[in-house]
Amino acid sequence: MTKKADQATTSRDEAPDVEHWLHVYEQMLKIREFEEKVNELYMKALMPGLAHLYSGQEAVAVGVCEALRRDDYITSTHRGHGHCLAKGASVDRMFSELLGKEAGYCRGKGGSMHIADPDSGNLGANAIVGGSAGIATGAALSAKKRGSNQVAVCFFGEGALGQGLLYEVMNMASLWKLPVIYVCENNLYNEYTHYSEALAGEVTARARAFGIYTETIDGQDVQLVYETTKRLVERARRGEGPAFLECLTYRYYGHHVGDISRTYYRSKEEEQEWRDIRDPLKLLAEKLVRQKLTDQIVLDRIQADVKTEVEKGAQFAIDAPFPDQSEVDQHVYA
Ligand SMILES: Cc1ncc(C[n+]2csc(CCOP(=O)(O)OP(=O)(O)O)c2C)c(N)n1
Repeated sequence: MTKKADQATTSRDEAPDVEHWLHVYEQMLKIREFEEKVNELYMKALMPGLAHLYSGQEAVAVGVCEALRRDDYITSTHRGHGHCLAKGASVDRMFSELLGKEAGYCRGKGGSMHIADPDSGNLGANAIVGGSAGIATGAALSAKKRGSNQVAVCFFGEGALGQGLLYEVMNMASLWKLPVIYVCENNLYNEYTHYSEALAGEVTARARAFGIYTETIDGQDVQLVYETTKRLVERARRGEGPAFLECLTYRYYGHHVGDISRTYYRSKEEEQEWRDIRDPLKLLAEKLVRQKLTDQIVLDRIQADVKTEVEKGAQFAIDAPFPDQSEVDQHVYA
């Protein structure tokens, strides 16, 4: 059974557990504020290199990771800050990694695209498009062999559908009924090209060719992402094998922080429309207020707390020391 992109489902309107959804809101806000700060650090030339911002896609990372146990695995992408934070990374160590400081997750030697945090089950971001599919599938194979009942989630953009590795591992995952969920974040663009110019056929048909169960959902609806992932995770834990989840979403900023002028590949009106009517934070906040489960005062307090946490985390990283020059060739595997 598959739901097509043009028939994307929406979440049930049932009364949720308000504490849970406020936590979900806070997690999404943390990612949003973190990314705003990253952009600011880049603009002030405080951050070496580039970063690919996740703003706009928060509901996918948070909805998925909230449905996982801490010891479940994720693998991430070049656009990975949201996945890392949603799985449990701390803001101060994330900023430290981005600024090349010793307190960072990779002692400042990985930067934005290589953050890994085994303590929270994060097996790593990956600068190679599609590159983490083998790692996630291998982790799922390991979990199955060990009988640990863990699942692995592989996050990737629709651009990774051009990578052969994904098809090799989906074949194995299906044959061996591995507990892996392939989460395709379809944000419409592969760098500066609309995906329809690079991708033949239907996205989910590629996974169905291997007999993998697929769904396509609205990736801006965090409740729907959470509920759907929960079902797919339970299915995987029961030994029913892999799933492929396409989440329809959008990145607000450019491909990376330096991609300022985007009108040659997408319009300002399109960007504004997603921000105005499809913003995952607004959608959740409005729904909770509409259902009288919370009010603006509570939401404002959460925002103030998150802003403080992000400010403090960034300052911690700015003040933190760089690794000693003597270890320049240590902890680097290439
Ligand atoms: C194997 C490989 N080919 C090309 C690139 C250059 N590259 C970096 S991101 C990107 C587009 C990725 O698009 P998508 O997977 O949809 O992710 P998004 O950037 O939209 O999150 C490309 C082609 C790369 N990093 N790795």
